[in-house]
Amino acid sequence: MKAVYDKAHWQRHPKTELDGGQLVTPYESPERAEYVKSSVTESGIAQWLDPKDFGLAAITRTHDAAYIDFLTTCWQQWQDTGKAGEAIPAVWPGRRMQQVVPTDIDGQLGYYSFAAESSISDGTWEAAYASCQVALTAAEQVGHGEHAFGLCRPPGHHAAFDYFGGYCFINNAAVCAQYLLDQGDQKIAILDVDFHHGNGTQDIFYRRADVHFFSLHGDPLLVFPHFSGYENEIGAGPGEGANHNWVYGPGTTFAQWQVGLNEALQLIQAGGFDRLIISLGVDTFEHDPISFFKLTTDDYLSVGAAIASVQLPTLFLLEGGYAVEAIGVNVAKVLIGFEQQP
Ligand code: SP5
Ligand code: ZN
Repeated sequence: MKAVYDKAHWQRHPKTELDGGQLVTPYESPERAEYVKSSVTESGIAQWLDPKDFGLAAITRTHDAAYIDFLTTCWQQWQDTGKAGEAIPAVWPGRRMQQVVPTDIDGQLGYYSFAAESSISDGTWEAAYASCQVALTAAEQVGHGEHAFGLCRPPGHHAAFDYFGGYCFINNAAVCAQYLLDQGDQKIAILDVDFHHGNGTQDIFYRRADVHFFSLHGDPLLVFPHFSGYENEIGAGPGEGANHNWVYGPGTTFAQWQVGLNEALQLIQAGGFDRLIISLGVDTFEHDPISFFKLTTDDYLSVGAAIASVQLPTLFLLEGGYAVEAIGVNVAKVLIGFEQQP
């Protein structure tokens, strides 16, 4: 399959992540992308393409233009105030407070975020933009009927219409779904197999019938993003019935998780979709440092084979996965399992 990478991901290099009341080295590190690049290359299944530039317009089809403006200016605004550390939100509009966009950068950070672990620093916007262009370059291939893998970093599935969080700034999967619709597709399926609920993708398409969202993830009562991902979230208005969540608890094995995977794939198979987008997180891995599922490296071959069975042009986009040395192999296994399926 075609695969796309951009070394511009290195520009996302924050030094801090707020975790457990301390500023730790971020889990979402540049090394992640390099492990994936070398494992996928070694597997021999990828033909690497250089990223193209689809411009900002492809992004503002899906995201609030004022939010994108904020991302482009945030770091400069933060520096102009002379603060010592990286930009971290610390105040949000609580229930019954006004949804206004403050002029002060601390207020803007809260308005345009839902979590505080994703410090913004020098190059964050540039890397997020490049990550989305990697995704779009892969999506263009899928629009031509190929399968493709976008090695996206930073990831995207927690980024909503107008807020960032969960290491995500631009929702790569959502931007690609809109791009494919704009190219003439009628109906797209997004299947999110990251350990965490894809709250941003759900948010963007919640009231729409042209993009259906399927997500398997850790129980939000127990894990991030906590306030989204419950099974009673089924979509609304024209999108009612087009949103599907499967929730699993600590210790979930592939045998258990696969039940939801197969339910999702059956719905996708029967749903008349033009194309399939996979939000490919491998933080479901048994040794992931921030997650509690128990998938093994060999299980990822079965994940890929199961996805291939629906026989749709498929776009894989990298999301999470923090067991740094293993994520390359685990991602490669998914792609190999997919390609081996006749
Ligand atoms: C794309 C993606 O996978 N984002 C995940 C964001 C998770 N953010 C909150 C992480 C909280 C980590 N707490 C770790 C405790 C283990 N020491
Ligand atoms: Zn995740």
